[in-house]
Amino acid sequence: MSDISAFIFDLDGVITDTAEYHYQAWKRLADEEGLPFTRADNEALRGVSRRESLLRLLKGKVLPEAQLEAYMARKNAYYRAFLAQLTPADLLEGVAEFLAQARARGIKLGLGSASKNAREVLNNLGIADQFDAIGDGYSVSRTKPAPDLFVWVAGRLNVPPAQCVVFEDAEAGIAAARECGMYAVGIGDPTRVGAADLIVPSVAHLQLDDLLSRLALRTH
Ligand code: B16
Ligand code: MG
Repeated sequence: MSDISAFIFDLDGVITDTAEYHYQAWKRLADEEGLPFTRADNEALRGVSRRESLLRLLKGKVLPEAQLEAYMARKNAYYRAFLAQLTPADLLEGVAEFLAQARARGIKLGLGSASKNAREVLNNLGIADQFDAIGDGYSVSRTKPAPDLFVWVAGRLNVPPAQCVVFEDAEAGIAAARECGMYAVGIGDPTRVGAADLIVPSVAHLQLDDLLSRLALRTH
């Protein structure tokens, strides 16, 4: 028997693909301000907070705080216009089934996202009520790769970190999970999630029974 009692999911890149919307929103701001920004640049922002994303986009250009705040507000307004179109059809393949199977086994479910829009995304996807705890961009101040967000979610779930599995698509998220002793499942490109304990292309490739058997056999 596995001692695992909670699953903690990242949002963008694991449950749904909002990366394209983040790209479109940053790209519009960048174009309006004459800043270079490519899709490759955007890929490097997966799991990175809004403020840190802006600082990377500015590539060392120093601006007053009020200007940074104004840019972040504009990007977020562009992004939120896309979120209004989000529906349950935007759940990534296999996610609804995997969440339901885990819940049926009595596994607690948590969300650990860097996004301040996470609750709205979950509401629009129609799955907010599946989660026993929601950690988002407001929950802690130190962002991934600091382990704080996942530790915060585990605390809300009342489960020790060693009994949690994290599902993540970003390098910083895998590092955060491993830092606090959680089992890390990397979703997607191995060049990003190569440090995970297990790597799969998407949630649709996960079999709950196989995963729990594998976890039962692991040595801490
Ligand atoms: P917001 P995740 C992350 O989501 C995104 O991958 C990243 O691109 C974004 O900058 C960050 O959320 C903050 O989002 O601007 O909505 O607060 O992967 O941590 O679920
Ligand atoms: Mg992510």
